Amino acid sequence: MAERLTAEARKQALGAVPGWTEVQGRDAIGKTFVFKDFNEAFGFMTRAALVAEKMDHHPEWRNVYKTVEVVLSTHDAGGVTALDIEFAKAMNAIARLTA
Ligand code: HBI
Repeated sequence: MAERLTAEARKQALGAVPGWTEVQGRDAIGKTFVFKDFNEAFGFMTRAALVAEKMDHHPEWRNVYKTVEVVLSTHDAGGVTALDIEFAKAMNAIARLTA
């Protein structure tokens, strides 16, 4: 089971995932992606969903038209783990290919 990152390690790891920040009041990281339109946004979600299934690690997300708000945390560990950082990296890569 993935271990919760210390505050220091979490801050360090955030350096590797542009646009992701700590979520206020929660041990979680978040990012809001804005795409050209709904089609691009949903395409991003579709591809991210396939990664989530492969990782067995799932996002908390909200989509309104061309915007996708994502929050990542490892429920089993009660906070941010390396899995969340890995998933954030994957989402950034998908978004670069999508937008
Ligand atoms: N996704 N974000 C997140 N956190 C979890 O703890 C988690 C998950 N997806 C699946 C899952 N846990 C379980 O299937 C097992 O890994 C426990």
